Amino acid sequence: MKASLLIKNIGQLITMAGLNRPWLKEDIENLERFEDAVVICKGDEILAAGDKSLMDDYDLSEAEVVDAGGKLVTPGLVDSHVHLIFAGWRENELALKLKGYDYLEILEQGGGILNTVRATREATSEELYEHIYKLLDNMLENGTTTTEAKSGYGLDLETELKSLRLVKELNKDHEIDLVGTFLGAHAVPEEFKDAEEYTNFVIEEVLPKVADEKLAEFCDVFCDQGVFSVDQARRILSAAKEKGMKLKIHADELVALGGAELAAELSATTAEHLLKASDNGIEKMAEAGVIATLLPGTPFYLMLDKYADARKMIDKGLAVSIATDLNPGTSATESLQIIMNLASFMMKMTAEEIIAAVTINPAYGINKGDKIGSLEKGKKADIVIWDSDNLEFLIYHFGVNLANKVFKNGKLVVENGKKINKK
Ligand code: IZC
Ligand code: ZN
Repeated sequence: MKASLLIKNIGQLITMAGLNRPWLKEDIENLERFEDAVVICKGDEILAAGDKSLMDDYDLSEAEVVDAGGKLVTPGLVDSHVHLIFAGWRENELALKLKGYDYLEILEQGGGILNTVRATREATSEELYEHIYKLLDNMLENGTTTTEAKSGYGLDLETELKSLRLVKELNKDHEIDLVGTFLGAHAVPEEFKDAEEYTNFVIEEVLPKVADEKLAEFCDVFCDQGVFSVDQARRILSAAKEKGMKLKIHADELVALGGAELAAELSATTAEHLLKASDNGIEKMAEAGVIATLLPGTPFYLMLDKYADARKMIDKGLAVSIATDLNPGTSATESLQIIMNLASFMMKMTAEEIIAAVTINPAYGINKGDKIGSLEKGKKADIVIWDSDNLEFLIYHFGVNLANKVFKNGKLVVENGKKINKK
C-alpha cells in the first residue's frame, strides 16, 4: 500500500487505539506508549501507528516525511462542550464577581447570558462568522481538530436558526470539524413570562424547524436552579429524541437538581458539568453508559471551591471527558491545554486519564468515535506533534501553547504553533 505521509522519529506516541468504545478506568491503566514510533497515513486517513517496524509493511517511496524530533505525538484533541456561536465578551462581569455577585444573580438582573443574547441578536451573520472563525483558529493552533458547537445565544427562532446554519457554514470553511448542538433552552429570554412558557415555545416552534432542516445532531438543555427544571428539561429532550436527535444535558452544575439521573433515564450521550451530581446520579449514569463531560475551566473562573469529583466518577466506572466550555460568561478560553492542566491540578486526574478525556472519550461524546479520537487504521489523520518529550510534561507545563505541528485530514495546518496561511 502506497503511503502519502510518514511521521517518524516520535519519542513518545500515544495512539488511544484498540477499543471501539469510550475508555474506562481499567483501559486507561493499561494505556500503551510507543517509543521510537511512526504514524503512516494515506490521504486523509491513518494507515498505521506504532512501532517503527510498521514502515516495512508500506510503500513509502512517495510519502512526505516529517521528523517529529523525538517529541510526543497524540491524536488531535476533541473539544466536546463549546458554546461557540456568540458575539461579544463579558469581561465586565469579572469586576461584579469580585464585588460578590454570583453567576445567577447577574443573570437574574438581565446580565450574564442575556447580555450575550442581545449582542448575538444584533450581530450580522458576517460579524459572527469573522469572530467565530478567529476562535476556531485559536483552537486549531492549540491542538483541537474537532469541536462541538452549541447555539443558545439566540433564544428566538430566527437567531437560533442563524446560529446553527453558521455552524454548518464554518464546518465547510474552517479546518476544524464541527458538530452542531441546539441549546435553545439556555436561558429564558426577556420577552417570555417564565421558563414554562419558553419551554413550550422551544418544543412547538423552534425544535421542529431545527430537526426538519437537520441543523443539529444534538439537543442540550441548561438544567439547573434558576434556569430549566428537570421536568422542563425532560420535555424538551424527549421531544428532541423523538425527532431523532441525540442528547446532552448541562446537569447539576450549580445545585444537585437531578440532571445526572435524567441523563441516565433518557440515555443521553453525555451529561456535562456535574459539580453537584449525587452518588445515585453517578451510578445511574455508569449503568446507562452516559459519558461525563467535566469542565474545570468553569469552577476555576467562577472561583468555586468545589470541582466535579472526577476521581469518584472514574472509580465508579464512568467514562470521563474534559472540555473547555468555551463561552463568554464562565470559561473564556479556546485552549484545551489549560483545561488539561486544571484537570490535573484541581481534579487530580492522571496524565493517562486526561489524554483519554481529550481524545477518544469526547470523540464518542459527539458521536464520532468511529472516525476520530485515536490513531488507528481507517480513522482521520488528525495528529498533533507537541513541544514536549512526554505526556507528563504536557500536563505539567502550563500557560503556553505546546502544540507545535497540527495535521488535519493528513494535511499540515499548524506549524510552530501558528496556523499556516492564516487569514
Ligand atoms: O454565557 O454564561 N453556563 N451557560 C451555562 C453558560 C455558562 C454560558 C454563559
Ligand atoms: Zn456549557
